[in-house]
Formats: sequence, C-alpha cells, structure tokens
Amino acid sequence: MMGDFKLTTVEEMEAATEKLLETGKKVGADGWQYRVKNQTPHCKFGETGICCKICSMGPCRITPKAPKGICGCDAHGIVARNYLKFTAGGSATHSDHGREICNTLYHAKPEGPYKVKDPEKLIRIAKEWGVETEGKDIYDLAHEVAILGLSEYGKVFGHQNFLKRAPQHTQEIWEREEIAPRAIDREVSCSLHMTHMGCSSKPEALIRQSLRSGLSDGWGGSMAGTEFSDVLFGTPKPVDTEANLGVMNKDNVNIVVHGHDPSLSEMICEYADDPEMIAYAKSKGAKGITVSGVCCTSNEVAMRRGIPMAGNFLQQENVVLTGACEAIVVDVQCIFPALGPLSKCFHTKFVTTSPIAQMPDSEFIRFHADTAAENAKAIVKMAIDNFENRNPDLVYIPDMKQKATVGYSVEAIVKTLDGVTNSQVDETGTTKPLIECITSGVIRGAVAMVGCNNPKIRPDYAHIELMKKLIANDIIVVASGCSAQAAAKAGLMDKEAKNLCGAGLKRVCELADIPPVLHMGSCVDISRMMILVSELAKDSGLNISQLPVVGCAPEWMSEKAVSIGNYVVATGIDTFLGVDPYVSGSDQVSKLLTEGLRDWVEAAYTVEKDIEKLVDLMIERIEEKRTAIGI
Ligand code: WCC
Ligand code: FE2
Repeated sequence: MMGDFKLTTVEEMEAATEKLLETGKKVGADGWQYRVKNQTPHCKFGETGICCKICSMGPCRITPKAPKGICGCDAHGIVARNYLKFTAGGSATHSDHGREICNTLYHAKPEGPYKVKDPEKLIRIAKEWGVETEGKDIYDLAHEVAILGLSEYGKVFGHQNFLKRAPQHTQEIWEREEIAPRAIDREVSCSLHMTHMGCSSKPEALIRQSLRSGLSDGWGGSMAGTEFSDVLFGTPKPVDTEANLGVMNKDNVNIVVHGHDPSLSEMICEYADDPEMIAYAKSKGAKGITVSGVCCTSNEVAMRRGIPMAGNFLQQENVVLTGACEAIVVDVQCIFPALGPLSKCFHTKFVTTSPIAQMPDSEFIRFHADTAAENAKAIVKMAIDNFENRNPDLVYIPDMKQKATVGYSVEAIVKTLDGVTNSQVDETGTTKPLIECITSGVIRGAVAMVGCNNPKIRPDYAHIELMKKLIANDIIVVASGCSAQAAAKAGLMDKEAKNLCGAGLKRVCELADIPPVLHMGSCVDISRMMILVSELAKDSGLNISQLPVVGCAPEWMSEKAVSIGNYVVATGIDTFLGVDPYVSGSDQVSKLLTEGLRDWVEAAYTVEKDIEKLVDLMIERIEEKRTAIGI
C-alpha cells in the first residue's frame, strides 16, 4: 500500500525558500542567492586552477602569452599544487575534528558529562590496537586509547593504525605506491612543504601526495572521529526522525545546531531535554523546546537520538529566515559567516562556540570538555530567554517535512541485512547476505552519495534525481553529509520510498524493512563506508575495485570533499563528481585524475556536470564491473 506517501519536490522546496526570502526582504536581509549573482561570472584563472599566489613575486596567471609563472612553473605544476593544497585543507579539517573527539574521549568520566556509551566498541578498538583490556576499568581504558588516538596525529614511525582494517590487497597497493599515510599531521605538513615555492612542480608527485593526504583523513582522522564518537555517544542504530524546515515548531523555543562536532550538540540535546529547562521554557510562554540541526552536527544527533534535521548546507540561512529560530548554535565547518549579520535582522542569537570558528556578529560561548555541561546549559537558557523577543509578524515556517529512518552504521547494516536472506545462522555478523543480493542481481550494486550543496548546481536537485534513478535501477544508495539530508528532505529515507525502486531492491527493502537510501552519517562517517566496502571485499574474496560500487559527490563544494574524493579513489572506488575541482587548466592533471590514477590505485575520477549523463555513467560503470566478475 502506498498510503499517501509522496516525495517532496525540489520545486516545492524552492517555493518555500522564495517565501522565506520575502520575509528576508522585509528586514533587509542578505542571502546567498543574491551574493551568487554578485560573484558571477567567476574568475576564469581561479576556476581553472591556473592562478598561483604561493609567493610574493606574483600572483602569476597562466595565459597562452604567458605560459609560465615567474619561477618558471607551468600550468600543470600550478594546477597540481593548488589541488594538493586544497586537499590538505580538507584533510586538516576532518582530522582536527577527529582529534577533538579523541580529546573529548580523554575527558570522559563516569559521572559525566561525557561517558563511554559503547564500551564494547572501545574494547574492540583497544584490542585491535594491541592494548591490554583484561581487568581494566573502562574509563582507564578510554583514556589510554584516547592518548593512542591522539598519538596517531604525530606518530614518529609507521603508518596509520586503522590501515590494517583494509583488505590485504588494498594495503599492498598503498605500500607499493608509497601512499600509505604516516602521522596525520605529517601528511598535512608534508603537503604544505611540497607546495611551497621551489618544491614540487611535477603533477605525479603532487597528486600522489594528495592521495596520501586524503588517506590520512579517511583512514586516519575521520575514522578516529567516527569510531570515538560511537564510543562516546553510542554506535548508531536505525531510528525514526523527520527532515526539512517543517520540523521547527512555532510554539516552541527553537534551537538549531549546526556544524560538525557532536561533543557540543550532544550536550545541547541533553539539556534541551531536561525537565527543568522545559519548565523554564513554559514559564516564558513556549510550549516546549525543539532542537533541530543543519549539516553534519545534525546528522550526528539524528543518527543517535532521532533529532530532526532542519536542512542541509544551502538551507542554513533559511532556518533564521523562519523568524522562529531563538538560537543557531555552531561549532566548526560549513558555517556561513553570513549568519552573523542575518541573525541581526531577526531576534536570533548566533552562538559560536569553538576557537576554530569565530565570527563577527556572534555571541562567543567557548565550549570546553571540562565545562561542557555548564556551557550547554547557558546556551539553552539563552535561547529560552530569547523566545519573548520573537516578532510574531515575521514568523513563517514552511509546512514541509518528511519521515526518515536513519542510523545505518556498518554494524546496523550488517545486522539489518541478515534478515534479508534466510541465511544460515553462522552467517550472522557478516556482509554475506548483502553480497548474495548483489551476486544474484536482486541488487545491481551500490552508490555512496556524499557531499554538499553548491550554487553551481541546482540545490538538492542532483542528489535527489540521481538517487531516484539509481534506486529505480535496483542500485542501493548509502548516503552521508548534506547528500543524506537532501534524501531525507525529499522523502527517500522514508521506508515507503521502496515503491520508487526496481522490483529487486523493493523486495530487499521490504524483507529487511529499510528505506532504499541508507543514512550512514556525517562526512567523517564516510570512513564507515570504507569499512563497509572492506568487509564486502573480504567476505566476497574480491578486491574493492572489483565490487560493483562507486562513489558520487554531485554538488560538492568544500576542501574536505576533495580530501574525501582522494581517499575514496585511493581505496579503489571510482568516484563521480558533478563539479570540477579547479583542474581544467591542466590537461595533464585532468588526465592523471580521470585515467592515470587507475594504474596506481585501480580507480579514478569522472567529472561530469550533466546530471543525466553522470547517473548513466555510474550505472554503466556498475554494470561493467558486474560483467568483469561474471555476475
Ligand atoms: Ni559535509 Fe559539504 Fe555538508 Fe559541509 S557538512 S556542506 S562538507 S556535505
Ligand atoms: Fe560535514
């Protein structure tokens, strides 16, 4: 039965945004839609990657008349250097997030506020890292493992501990190609060293380091972020939630969390749930407190607590434009500085909390692991106190939301899919049921859909349209970051979306009781996807590059996304991009990324701005891989 299930269309979302922008006009608010117009057309030199300003002799720009910079570097060297710097920015960012989580783990105490919620996972990691666990107090163990985790950033010898989770074949490739990441910080430093004036200008060397730096993120910092967040806050399990702006409640105090680090948002959720705080909100005329989220911090609390998702990256201004946001509380990454001035047009408090992300026109409440409880309480109280400052004439919350089931960690996927095949009991705990679905052709393959929104692509349109076509072709989608939120907003994470699938995938969704697009978490959680493909490879006896699996970031925009792309490709997974990473100015670099990499790591990039073509290319690639292994 289809019931009254219907996807929310991009047109409907755009109409809602238009209405919000009307409210914005009344109060003189700016918006990214207007700033894009002011910034277009973009600088061609920057766009094609051939502007160099790494020393003060320049800036040098490459043209047919001036084919070399003052130092003699050509377009290929400049493009590759810019690409490596871009990557290093992303690896540094994800990895520093992971470091913060290790630091939070180090501060975990039985009396809170940070506790060990998944001791089993902690013990598993400890054993994996050769730490004696027998008879040890769980908090002592947490602190010991946290220090080891922190040491991964500056380890003197050897490679990242987590690399051993990859199949043997993949590890051999990393060794052979000299891209196995050493200390995380070292790979970032080494990248910046290589791109300094007078160091590398050979594309092969620079792109090789881009892969290594990316791997230090995906199999280092991001993986630490994911794993230790699970230890602290619990490993996600399927949970029901809702998505889109309609999750905000006009009768309640609305607190929106935005950014990436769950250390902050977990505490905010904790205190927003406190009966004392709810009573206080009622005393101020509200009916209750609603916490919702934007970007990955939202994904983190949605996956673990079912906290609703207000929206993704390009919707961050919309939450303020509802006029019903008492506080938008941010930690790090993907936060528009525009939120400062925008919040001043409304009663909204824009609260920054991290020394890493400080912005004008914000209230800075410095968040620290030791004082997290007080900090969170102060922020929740500030939001409640702000409720009475709301201007009712400006309140408009689009009546638009969809149901979503989220929380598909690898552990949860393995457990859930065990229900699909009537497989023998001894197969419990492996990816074999999933492999059976793929080899039998019930599911043709899988696509990992990740990444941001980018005004260069009609927001959410690429994510949603690609997913619709993939699931109709019996290709299961795993999603993270803002791509996952696009899916949830559209309704593709509602189990009823099974009716949009081909017959095979529909049957799997029914048997396993899952939506066709599985929410695997935040952007650091793309490390979960690396573990999943590794398990699939080990359990099937195939190499990762042979699996009918590809990655896709159709609307990406951040440096982190390029770092991700590099580690996904370097793990052996073909990756499809809808936005060019500023490399078109060098045919050598473009060729290396789209073809040459295959000789190194058995996978490469495809860049295709036409969404229709992009999805067909992915389906083609998946079918090619099936044919190659004879399934
Ligand atoms: Ni990850 Fe992209 Fe969203 Fe930010 S939160 S906007 S990097 S996908
Ligand atoms: Fe993110």
